[in-house]
Amino acid sequence: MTKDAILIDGFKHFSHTPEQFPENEILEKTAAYLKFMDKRRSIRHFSDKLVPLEILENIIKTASTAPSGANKQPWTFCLIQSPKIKHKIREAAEAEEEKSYAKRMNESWLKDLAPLGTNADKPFLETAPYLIVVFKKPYEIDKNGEKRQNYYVNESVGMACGLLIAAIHNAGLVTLTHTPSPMRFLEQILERPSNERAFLLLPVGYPAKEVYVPGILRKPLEKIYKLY
Ligand code: IYR
Repeated sequence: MTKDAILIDGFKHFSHTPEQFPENEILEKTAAYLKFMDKRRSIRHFSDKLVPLEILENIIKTASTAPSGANKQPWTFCLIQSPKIKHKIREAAEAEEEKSYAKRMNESWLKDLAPLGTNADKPFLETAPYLIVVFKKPYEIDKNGEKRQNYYVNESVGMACGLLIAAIHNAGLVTLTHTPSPMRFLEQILERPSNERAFLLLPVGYPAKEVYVPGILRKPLEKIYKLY
């Protein structure tokens, strides 16, 4: 055991020094990070320019630093570059979306989506050089074939997706959280094991030469914040 480790309930714990900064620096850093993150927009128009695989792998590793219930890391990030698989996913997603836009979504939902300019056509599922399909794992299957439940799975995978989106933005790449519903077709096309459920589908790449985004705003602090 190294000098810096202690035993807590029989488990090794290591001395750890969280990074700290002088307060004036924190103020600058948080303001700069806010400014940077506030530039992020969901982008629907992608360039087909290739992005080195290592960049995507760094981004996925960053997402996987998220906290998770009992550190189970109950996620799998499938990275799709195969045009054949992207095509299959597009066909299946558009088939579901056509049904959703035509009859599954009610009038008020369609009204809420109208300013976003979305519809059932999803060309970005083929244009973008990569699709990331995030799967959640409600349980693991152990060596004996027994189910072992995971904890706070939606919270954990949600946090990992947040970090994923931040890491994509940090790379100067763009994405869009696409949620075709239902998403079972992703489990089938990607032949995922029985303990994985599709959670989110994100096309990733460089933006197209010209990109338009809807004129929508973030809520001001007063609307999202309350100090007690
Ligand atoms: N899943 C559909 C519809 C959709 C739903 C919401 I909530 C959005 O913010 C955007 C779209 C689609 O991806 O088109």
